[in-house]
Amino acid sequence: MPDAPVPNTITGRDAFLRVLKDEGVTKMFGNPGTTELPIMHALSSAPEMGYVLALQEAVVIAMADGYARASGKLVSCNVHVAPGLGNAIGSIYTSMMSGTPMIVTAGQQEQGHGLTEPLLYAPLVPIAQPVVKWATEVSRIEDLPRILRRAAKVALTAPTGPVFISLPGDILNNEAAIDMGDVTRVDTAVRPSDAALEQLARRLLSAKKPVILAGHEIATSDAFAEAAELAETLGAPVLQQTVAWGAHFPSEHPAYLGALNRDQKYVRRVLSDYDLMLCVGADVLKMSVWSETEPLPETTKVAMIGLRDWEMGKNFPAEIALRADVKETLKALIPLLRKLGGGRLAEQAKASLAEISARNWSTQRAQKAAKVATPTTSPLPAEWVMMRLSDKLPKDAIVVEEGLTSTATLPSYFAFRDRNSFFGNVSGGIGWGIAAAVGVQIAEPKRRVVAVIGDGSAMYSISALWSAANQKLPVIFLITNNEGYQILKNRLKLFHGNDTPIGMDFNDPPMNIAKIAEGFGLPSERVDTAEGFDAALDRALARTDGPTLIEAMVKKG
Ligand SMILES: Cc1ncc(C[n+]2csc(CCOP(=O)(O)OP(=O)(O)O)c2C)c(N)n1
Ligand SMILES: [Mg+2]
Repeated sequence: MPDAPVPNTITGRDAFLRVLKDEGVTKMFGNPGTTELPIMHALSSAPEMGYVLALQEAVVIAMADGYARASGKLVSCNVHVAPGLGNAIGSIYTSMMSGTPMIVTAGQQEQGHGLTEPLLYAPLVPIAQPVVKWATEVSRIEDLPRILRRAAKVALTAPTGPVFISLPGDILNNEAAIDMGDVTRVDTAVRPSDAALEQLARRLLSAKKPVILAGHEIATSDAFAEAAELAETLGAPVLQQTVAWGAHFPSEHPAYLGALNRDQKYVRRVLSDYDLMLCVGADVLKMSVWSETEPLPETTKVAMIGLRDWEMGKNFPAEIALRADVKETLKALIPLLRKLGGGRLAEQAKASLAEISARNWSTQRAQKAAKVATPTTSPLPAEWVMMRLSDKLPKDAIVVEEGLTSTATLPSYFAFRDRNSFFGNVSGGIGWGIAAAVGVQIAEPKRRVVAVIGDGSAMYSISALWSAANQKLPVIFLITNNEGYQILKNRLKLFHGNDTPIGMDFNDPPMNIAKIAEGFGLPSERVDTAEGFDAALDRALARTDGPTLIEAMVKKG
């Protein structure tokens, strides 16, 4: 490395930050080690990058994931060589599933030094490869901008997702006159051909009883209004896809029936009412545990619109599959349906909507709520906590959910009102929620973020509470404590008839999560009565300059 900078040259570390900034990155999440010190050094003169420190790498990625999903922006994460990348992999897997646009980088040993197998060394690209869209290592400083530009383009082009770059120390510290390149964005807001649209419209009109499966691309393409208009035009009921990644459809819309679950027999029963399922930006019946029953009845045919052609015909053949942007397609499809369907369609749709209203989400909510009494004993029934929380939150609140059994009823009470009103666990890999809520609140500073997290799930990323306090974010963490892995206990009983679980209880010694949170600097309280919950929630809502934690003791079940 030269002693003094040569004119018109730039160090790898400065070029790294400059190109990221030019690509629209305004937040970097990280956990540093020695190999990241060049970047940390450069960050000292780039405070606008807003570096957010997380205390473990799985937490770094999940926090960035929440930020990118809520802001829609490209995010950058920096982790520490092989052990740090290893810690991060479970979270990167989740980001891959949610298609989060993310550039993950790790510092790597200087080229050549790795050959001597120093502490912390392992080749990084093969570790990252299975869970990212593209992984590479920079081997010449001149290539750094080209690689970063390509990484940003790949991450942001649908199907969007994480990419990985290994940054050897010599690349970051070297200095050279290099071409910084420029931004490329691929426009994927495309609509199908006129012929394909007409084919879909005619197929929908010829269906006896179509149903709409609402998926995540309704949120990512900002098509809440268009999806609602489609349901009104067709008079078709709407079901949310089996994995509630996020808010996919306005819950209070008259056509909304609620979400499908991941019970194959139940889904098959529900869908057997319909002869055509139009999947709008949805995963097609993604399930969790094996069943001998196929969730799609043979009599229900499939049509799909979305940008992820991998999902089309993946498990179930699609009669019509249109690789296109949901919003743009619906904007063209709706007037076509009206034109082809005419007055008859309008009349049918009106009658059908009236019929659906008698059993839609809002009707079901009112019926369920009428049966939930205010508890007078402890611990609290989780359903009451979910209902009460939903009733007391401001209308524009955002819920981040990872509560397993205790949040099973939450989607029946909390209304999705816009595409950012709800963020859920996409992959099933728990430990995402507490961290993601921090990122969501950074992206949405004016809205109240409430994270509803199971006691077991909370423990995987508990240190994210410190980051929330450090960033002075007004997140309310509601931890539902049922003293164990209830879902696993339930399944042990169901699948094996075993009622004596081993390794699924946390009652010896019992955990006090409020006290743990206090140690991270959060005002925290444990509640086990209805009045206690109400009062704690009121206090938490009143706090605006930092996070609060409520530990609600809930019934096992
Ligand atoms: C990374 C990861 N590790 C382990 C699991 C297995 N697992 C699924 S649910 C669960 C228990 C969750 O407990 P908690 O959050 O307390 O919810 P509860 O089941 O009590 O409602 C575990 C350990 C997982 N899904 N992901
Ligand atoms: Mg639990």
